[in-house]
Order: sequence, then C-alpha cells, then structure tokens
Amino acid sequence: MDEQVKRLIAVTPQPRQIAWQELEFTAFIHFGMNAFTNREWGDGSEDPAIFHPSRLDTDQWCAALCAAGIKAVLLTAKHHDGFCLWDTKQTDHSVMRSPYGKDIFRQLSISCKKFGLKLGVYLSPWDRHDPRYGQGKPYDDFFCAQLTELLTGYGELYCVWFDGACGEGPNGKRQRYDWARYYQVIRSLQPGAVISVCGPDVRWCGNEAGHCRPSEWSVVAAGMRDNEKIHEKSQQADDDAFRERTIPSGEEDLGSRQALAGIEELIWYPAEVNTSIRPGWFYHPEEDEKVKPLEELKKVYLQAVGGNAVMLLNIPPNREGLFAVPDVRRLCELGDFIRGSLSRNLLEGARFSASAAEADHPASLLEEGKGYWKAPDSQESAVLEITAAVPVCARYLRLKEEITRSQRIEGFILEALENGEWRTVCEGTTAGYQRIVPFSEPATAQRWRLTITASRAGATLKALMLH
Ligand code: FUL
Repeated sequence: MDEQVKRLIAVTPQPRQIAWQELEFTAFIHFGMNAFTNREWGDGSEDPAIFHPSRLDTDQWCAALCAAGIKAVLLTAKHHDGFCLWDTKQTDHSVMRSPYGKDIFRQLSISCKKFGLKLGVYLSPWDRHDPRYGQGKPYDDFFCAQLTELLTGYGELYCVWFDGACGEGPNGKRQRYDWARYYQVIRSLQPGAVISVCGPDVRWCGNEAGHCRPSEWSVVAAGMRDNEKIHEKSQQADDDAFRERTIPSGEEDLGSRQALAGIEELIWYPAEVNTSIRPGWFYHPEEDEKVKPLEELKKVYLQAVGGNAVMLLNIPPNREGLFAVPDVRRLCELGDFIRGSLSRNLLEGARFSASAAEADHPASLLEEGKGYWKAPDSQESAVLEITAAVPVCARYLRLKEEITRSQRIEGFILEALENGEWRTVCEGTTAGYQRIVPFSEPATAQRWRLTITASRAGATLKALMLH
C-alpha cells in the first residue's frame, strides 16, 4: 500500500466524534438580550430589567425541534454581550437579575429529557460586559468557573461550542484565551462532549450560509485546528454578506490526496454546517417574513447531512420566549420531508454481492445492517451488485462508510438495469459518515450496481440504501 494512503487511513474518529456525527441534524438557539434590543451583537451595557419573555416555554421549542427530526440542541447560555441565561454565581449580569428571574438552561435541560433531545452549550469567550475580559488570568478563572457551573449542574452535555468571533477591533481589549485550560475543564467534567469550532473535535465549515464542500473530508491537516485562523475568518461574520457567502476560495479542497500530500500531521476533524432559519441569529420581528423557504432548507439538509457534515440549524425565540409561527411551520414541513422522502429504505430485503470482500466483511452483512462490507486493501475499486426484493422506484441513494476504518471512498457511480440496459443514475465523490445523492429523475429497477471507482485502500460500507 502506498505510504500516503497508509497514513490517511490510520486517522479515525474518537467515540465522542462518532456519537456527535450520528446526531446528524441539530439545533442552535440564540436567545438573550438581543431579542429585546433588536440587535445581533449587544455591547454589554444592556439593563437586565428589559429581559422579560412573558410566555417562555422550552417544551414548545423542543416539540418543534422534534417535529423537524432534530436530535440535539445548543443554547447560547452567554453571547458576546455577557448576559447569562443560567443561574450563575460568577456575575450579576444574568436572568436571575431580570424580571424573568428563572434559569433558562435548567428549563431547557428538563424539556430535553422529556423530549429525548441531547443538550449542549454555547458560551461566548468574547465577553463585552465583564470587566475581567482583557485581564488575562482573572478572565480565564471567571470563564472556567462559568464553564464548571454549566458542565456540572445540568446533566450530560453533548457539545461545548466556542465561537471565534471578537469585534474589539485594533484599539479594543485583548484577551489571550487559555484554550488548553478550557479544554481540560471540559474533558475532565464532560468527557463525552465534543468541543466545536474553536476546539479540537468539530470543524466549522467556514461560512454561515449553509454550504459545505462537494467533497467534505473528515481527515484534514492538523493546521485546520488553528483557533487564530478561525478567529480571523469569523471576524468577517459581523457583515451580512458573510452570512450569504460560500466556501472561502482556496479552501474548496481540504482533504484530497493532493491537498494532503506532504502534510505531516493529519487529524479527524469532521465538518459542521451552521446556519439560521432566518437572516439573523437572533429574533427580529421584521424577519418574520424572511424565514428560509422549505426548498432552501431541504437543499442545506441534503448537502450537509447528506454530505458528511452535521447540520446545526438556528431557530431564535421571539420576545415572548417562543418560536414564532412561521419558524414552527417550516420546521414541521422540513420534518415531513425527511420522514416522507428519506426514511423508508427501498432495499430492505435486497441481496448484495461484491466483486471482492474480506472474509469477515462480506457484502451480505449489508443486508442485515449488522456489520459492514469491506473490500481488500489491495483493491482501490470494487463493484457491488444489488437485487431488490421487488422492482423499486427510487429518488435518492444513501451511502455510509464504516468510519471507525477512516474515510476511504473517493468516487462512486450508481447504475440501474432498465429494460436490459445499465443506465447511470447518479455519481459522486466522497461518502464518509453519510452521503445522500438525489437523482436528477426517479429510476425504477430491481437490479442496481454501485461501482466504487476510487478509494484509499479497500472501501467500506455499512449502509447502502435507496429512498
Ligand atoms: C458568530 C457570532 O458572532 C454570531 O453572533 C453567532 O453567534 C454565530 C453562530 O457565530 O461568530
């Protein structure tokens, strides 16, 4: 085996990264002072007296998230303005000093249990309220104490999300974050939680418009984990145009053999696609008419969840503390699409055979969904023949690699036997945790053929489905 291929396939995920990836579709909730001031970034001088969501109901949030098929939720416990949504003992600047007076993170944690959702937390390192920000260690002490409260008082968390944004500008305060210390606190208190974006476990896809790369690799250069670079990129996030932007040019290809040639340290660093259901991250009444159309959200879902990334969709509660009607409606529509078009596997009961397989990993394991097929490492291409129980009419292909064996597939083609002739139905590049490919037109056949045209050593598949 080629030396580079050997190095590439030696890179595999941590169990916490697999658990996170399996969530597939997750939610962000941006809530706080900004909903009441109608801003996106507060400056920290907001008076807690104005925070009074009159009908806040975390069950309403969770019910709507479940209707969309979402599996986990991240709350902005503290955004850049420093206002805390939980009962913190580290500052007065919190919900406890507001007319609302209750711990919102606590309420959400109770609702999450009730609805079977995982819970995570966004804690902004940039803090425009606390006077310790910019003083070095005193701020790190404060930040770690806040983290400790959140990581010990609310049960198991699946994610801690660190934003790279800081808009202090050249004459502003400078705080050098002690990242290593923050990570240590998280690893010791919540070892199962991933640390995302400015963290070692989950990579920000690089934009807030919902785009990921056509070939999203989870094996990338260790340099992608550089918080300073992430910070630089998200500096531009204050600008509306940025939210519409796609992948930064020069960064379209992060993981091909060519892109990684000569890179010393390689890491498993899977992508997350974060975007908001509305133009802003926080609620603004004038955006009630601007909830993203269903077609756009379907596209983001298929590209992200079907493109080896996790989708993180933001839904901001309004000033009453509820998801607004248009947002709830859209979540239900999206859930209907996912349940209606992408849940039933038309290849249930189908027979699979492969041009080659390792003895322990025959193609027949794909039938049972209990193991995975694997081509021998000497073969960088392979063919799988599929005979469905009955002729099926399909619109989507779904592939899942066994990622504990790394990400290997570089190209594939699906054909259908129609009227005695093989016709190409769709093709693609990477698969990874999961690839979903919509067909340009529906195809009806009983016999199908998947050709892995290229892979890093022997390909693996733990699922091959048609919908
Ligand atoms: C950005 C922040 O500045 C936005 O306000 C929002 O929280 C988004 C998810 O990340 O960097």
